[in-house]
Amino acid sequence: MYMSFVPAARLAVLSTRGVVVRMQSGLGTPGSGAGKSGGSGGSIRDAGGAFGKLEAAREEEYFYKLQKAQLKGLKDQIKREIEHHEGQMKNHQEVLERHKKRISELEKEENGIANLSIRRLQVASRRMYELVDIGANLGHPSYKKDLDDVIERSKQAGISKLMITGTCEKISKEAAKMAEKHAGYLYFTAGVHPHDAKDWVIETEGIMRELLSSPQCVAVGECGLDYNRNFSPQDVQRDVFEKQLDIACELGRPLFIHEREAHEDMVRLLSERSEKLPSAVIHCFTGTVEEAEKYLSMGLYIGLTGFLWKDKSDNGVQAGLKSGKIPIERLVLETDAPFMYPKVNDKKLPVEVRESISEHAKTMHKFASFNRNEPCALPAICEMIAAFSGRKPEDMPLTLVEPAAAGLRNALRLMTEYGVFKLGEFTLKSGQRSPIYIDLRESFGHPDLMRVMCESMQELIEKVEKTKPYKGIVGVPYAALPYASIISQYTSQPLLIIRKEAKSYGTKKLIEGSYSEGQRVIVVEDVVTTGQSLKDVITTLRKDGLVVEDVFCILDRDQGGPKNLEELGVNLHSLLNMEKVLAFLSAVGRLSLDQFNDIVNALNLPYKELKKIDVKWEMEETHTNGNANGDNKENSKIRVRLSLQQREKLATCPVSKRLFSLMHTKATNLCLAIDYEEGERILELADKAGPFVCAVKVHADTIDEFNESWTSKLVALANKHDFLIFEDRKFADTGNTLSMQVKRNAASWADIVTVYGIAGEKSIRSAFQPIIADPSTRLKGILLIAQLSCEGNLCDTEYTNGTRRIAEANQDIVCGFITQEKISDKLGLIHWTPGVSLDETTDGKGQQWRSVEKAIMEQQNDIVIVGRAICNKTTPASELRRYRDAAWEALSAAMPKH
Ligand code: BMP
Repeated sequence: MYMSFVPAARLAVLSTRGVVVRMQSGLGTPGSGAGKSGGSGGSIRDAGGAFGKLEAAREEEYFYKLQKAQLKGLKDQIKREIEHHEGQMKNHQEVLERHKKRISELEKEENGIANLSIRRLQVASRRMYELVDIGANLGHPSYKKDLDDVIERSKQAGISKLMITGTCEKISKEAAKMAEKHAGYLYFTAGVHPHDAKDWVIETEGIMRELLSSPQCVAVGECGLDYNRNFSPQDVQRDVFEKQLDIACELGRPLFIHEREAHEDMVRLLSERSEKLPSAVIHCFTGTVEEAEKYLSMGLYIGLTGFLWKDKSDNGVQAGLKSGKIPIERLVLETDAPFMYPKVNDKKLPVEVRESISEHAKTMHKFASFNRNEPCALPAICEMIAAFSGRKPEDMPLTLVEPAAAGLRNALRLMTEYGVFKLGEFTLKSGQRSPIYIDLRESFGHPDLMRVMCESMQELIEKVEKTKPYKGIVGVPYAALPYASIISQYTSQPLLIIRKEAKSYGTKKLIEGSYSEGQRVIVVEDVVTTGQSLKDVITTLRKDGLVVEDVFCILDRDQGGPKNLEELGVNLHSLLNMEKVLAFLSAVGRLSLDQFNDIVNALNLPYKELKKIDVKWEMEETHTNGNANGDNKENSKIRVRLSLQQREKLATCPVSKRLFSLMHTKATNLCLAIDYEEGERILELADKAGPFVCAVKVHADTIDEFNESWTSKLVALANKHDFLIFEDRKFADTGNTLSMQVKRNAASWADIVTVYGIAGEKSIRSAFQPIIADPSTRLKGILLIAQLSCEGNLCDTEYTNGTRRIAEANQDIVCGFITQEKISDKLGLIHWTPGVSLDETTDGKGQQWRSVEKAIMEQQNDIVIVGRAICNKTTPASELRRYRDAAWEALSAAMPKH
């Protein structure tokens, strides 16, 4: 290797080994000296004579000296190079070692992440909550490195929205950026904390106002008074707090308040503004019961954090919750992360509180610590508060939207929807006649149903597991294998499969999977009838030394299964039994009493009475039309919906509330699209149509006499007949332009306008929210165009879903959708559908029409928009009645009768 560093001339010398050769280099070779004295070339040795010999010897000696010196030089150089390379080798060795070490660290990390993501999967699939964390300091430096993970975990904990606390100008601005990046999930407050009050300068107010104009800014704060630490002088704190109070009152924005040892001043300052005070929360409340009561009497909310665990005073938060003086109905939840870690496993906490924390909450809580609390600890806080209050977590109405208890009801609802329960004449495997057939295999095609069933099953298993730990889940072939596989993933338990017949080759085993004698396993089955086939399975497992005491099934058909298994010392735990299924089917109007009796007799079920269950009205159920009356129209599916009054309560957009009410009062879900060019003609028909419609839709830009006098006539008709004016302008521009267009073109006379979702949430919200909130404008809601009726339109699924998300996140301004089919489960949103005609299917210009029945029953829309099918007929009045009746009949058929 080192040879390559030796110059070519030196190589030549080395290779001669004493033999004199002529060299071309300038190293002073004998030849070169001769050249000077000998004139025309030739060697000195060639010259002959004594002097010549002496000279030659000297020359030779000189040459050898020279050569020796040269060799020494080379040797030294090579030595240096050896030293250099040895040094390098040492370095490389060290680097190599370092790299090896790092690789093994990375591998460990990688495994950790793999485990974590499996854990995440399980946690995500076990999601129980939809909580809102109203205060987390995500701008805190401790989140700098892994903010995305923190957010991801909070989602998995079941936090559906999270408010980042802004405590000063800088942090509020940072919070705004974060909220923008995670629009629809993160929101923020803008304010100046009492600690930072001393930094308030003249420009601060302008900056606060600008931040507050962001659609993601949800409150003024954190602002208030802190006489405990007094980091800012008290008079400055009061001054700065009052400034922020006044902004909140002026803009009608909620307040996120901090108060420590300043109760009296706080009450005074808030009371002075009681007339205009917007909704407000005393965040991270740590005061006394009396103070809480005072705030509650002023209409304020109390924000509770994990601090609760350490408050042991006689009249503190724990005491207030226990006595009910701080009622959970007036609470909002927050983590105040990274602070206020909830030590829910603290030994000094009452045992009933500690034991009430669910596995889900505990798992998520593990990611938080005293060093750094995280939003994912919110379920634990929620459950701790519930336990202190002696209530259930699902009783907390302000933050808990969907309790876990809904899981089973959801399973039943989906099973009904997907045709798992079949009514008719069937013969079971046993030869028995049955008027009901429960085909659980239908579930395999519906991942949502599979998930709900497996999650509920897992909960059931966890309860039993607490007293009897087990290792291994045995799936019974074939139908139970998918459930067993999913549950084995959820529970991180090994999967065992029991074969129907032993293999004739290889291991010839009946049980696949690894296990050892004495190991306790659980068995998962789909449906249990008499339990006979399970008995065989249990015998096989026991023969191989496995311990089997518990079997879990999706459905127990109430035909003696539990009793038969008991004889083997095995408990049957079922998610559902036939009695529950029949009660549910009856409650949602799918099963008549006669059918119930028929089933009970045919299957010899051990009960005679139909159990009454209360199916919560917030749930949308499905039933098969006619079954309740004894008709058997298996295929004409109608989905039971909530009544319009119930939905009115759920709606937040002002125009939706009004619309639900007028639809109910006038018994109509027909919107008439009057697409005439002559303004007068439109007014004439609108007057005729008034009693039949809930809305009249126009395209202002197609009307020839469109002016203020025309719009005021239309408004008069709308007031006379109580219908909405719908300007189908289909706005699509960016925020600022949109705002100008709406103000000029529709806000003063239309109740509702159409908007494409294309410009995105920020543009839409910033343009419409202030207009809709302005009491002086008529416009009180927007319809987002999610799907179009015309052939070849470009509204693809991605666009539709994006639009749906905007609507769902902005229900205060969005009434619903222009769509072809139901796209959102939010019951406050209204689905309006154009492209409806009872007589024709197309206009030859791209429009596609379908029937009223299809639009309402099958595609689950709420309102039909009909244009030419009415307006272009010679007798529009009779058509109006025809369409109104068809549409109302279809909608009413799907609504509860009571
Ligand atoms: P007609 O029933 O005459 O086809 O009228 C339908 C009305 O609904 C028209 O005013 C049209 O602009 C509007 N519309 C539609 O037809 N399809 C859509 O997807 C969206 C609409 O706004």
